[in-house]
Amino acid sequence: EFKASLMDEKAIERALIRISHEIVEKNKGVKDLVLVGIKRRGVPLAQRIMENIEKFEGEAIPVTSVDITLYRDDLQEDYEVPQIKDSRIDVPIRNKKVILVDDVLYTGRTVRAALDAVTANGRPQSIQLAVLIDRGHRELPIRADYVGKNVPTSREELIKVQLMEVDGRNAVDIYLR
Ligand code: 3GP
Ligand code: 5GP
Ligand code: MG
Repeated sequence: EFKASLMDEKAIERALIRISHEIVEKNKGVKDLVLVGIKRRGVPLAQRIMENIEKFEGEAIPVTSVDITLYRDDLQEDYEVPQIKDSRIDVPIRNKKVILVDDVLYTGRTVRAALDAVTANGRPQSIQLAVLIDRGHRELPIRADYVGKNVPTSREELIKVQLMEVDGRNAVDIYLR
């Protein structure tokens, strides 16, 4: 059930432009940066951040992805655990400054699995996290370094992120499950 619109196309674009500037500022340039999008919608977001940074700095940075999917726990029914689907990352990670990118940060379990996927490919200099929406309800000590919009939610609510590359439109809406 639709409740409200949180971001339109322009608001998403502005948030990603701000995050792109913040990434360059915090890292004092683009040296050693690698963007890693968490599938599915983290990937086009990482791509857009890369394109912004390339515009501002005149230098391209590598973009790659990790696939973290939910698996039903065999021992505990109704318990879904995010797991690494394929832990190969096709750009060098060793000594790089990795920026993980995802659409929604919720319990933090997907990011935790993504941290494992990244570190399985070599020891990075550092790992930072960028998300379009932080909806709260963390169950692990994980936080984002770059946030498009903080949205306090109840557990019954659902954030619907739509991106042109996946959904044919750009919008963030909030629903009641
Ligand atoms: P995404 O992978 O493209 O970001 O988690 C799989 C998909 O289900 C996600 O797409 C996400 O958009 C959608 N989704 C919607 N609500 C939830 C939720 O509460 N938990 C999880 N894990 N995924 C959700
Ligand atoms: P977490 O593992 O932090 O609980 O959830 C993060 C992942 O689950 C993100 O990759 C995101 O796609 C998905 N997710 C969790 N809650 C929501 C939500 O309300 N809306 C959307 N679109 N995705 C969610
Ligand atoms: Mg996601």
